[in-house]
Amino acid sequence: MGGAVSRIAKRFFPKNGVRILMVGLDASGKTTILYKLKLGDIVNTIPTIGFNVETIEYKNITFTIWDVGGQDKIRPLWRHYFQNTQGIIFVVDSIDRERISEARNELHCILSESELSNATLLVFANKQDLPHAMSSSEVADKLALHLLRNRFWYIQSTSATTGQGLYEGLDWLSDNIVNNKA
Ligand code: G3D
Ligand code: MG
Repeated sequence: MGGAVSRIAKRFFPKNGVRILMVGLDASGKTTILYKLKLGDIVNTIPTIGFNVETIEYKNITFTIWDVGGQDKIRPLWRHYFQNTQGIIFVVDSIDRERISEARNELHCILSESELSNATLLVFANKQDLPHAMSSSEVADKLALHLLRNRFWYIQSTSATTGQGLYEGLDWLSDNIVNNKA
């Protein structure tokens, strides 16, 4: 198991670790994705009240995962996790039309962080197995991805429950991460 993820790990092996931040609104599918990738045990920590962070260390990759949305007070705490982040995976629930504009705002807010200015962006348009899911191009449009400047980005249709698309997305990420420490 681990195809694309192993490949990312090998590329940065041995000394240069890579940090990947996975964020999205709650219930978009982040935890399900982590389990589907079978990378190992998920460590769940709550560094401060209400801020729930999951991490996985896989070979030399650190995945850090949390929910964004409606958390303005704790936002300054996020920065602690931004240093050396080379890849951002933003997960979207493609059936949640009600909250897609909230997702867009959160995404653009994260991308405005100076520590993340060089990070490559992969968007997972998740829950594609469900009827009436927005297509990846509709999600891209609603997230205003085409307005991004100076950013490598890609959107991948996924289903965390079936695993569809997860490795394709990670493949793209491994090919497009800019290794700042190289
Ligand atoms: P989060 O970690 O981003 O908050 P979760 O999201 O991984 O906890 O997923 C939230 C719910 O969505 C879960 O359902 C999970 O099974 C479901 N889910 C995640 N990804 C997919 C997907 O691709 N397709 C479908 N059909 N469901 C998905 P429950 O019922 O456990 O709350
Ligand atoms: Mg979760």
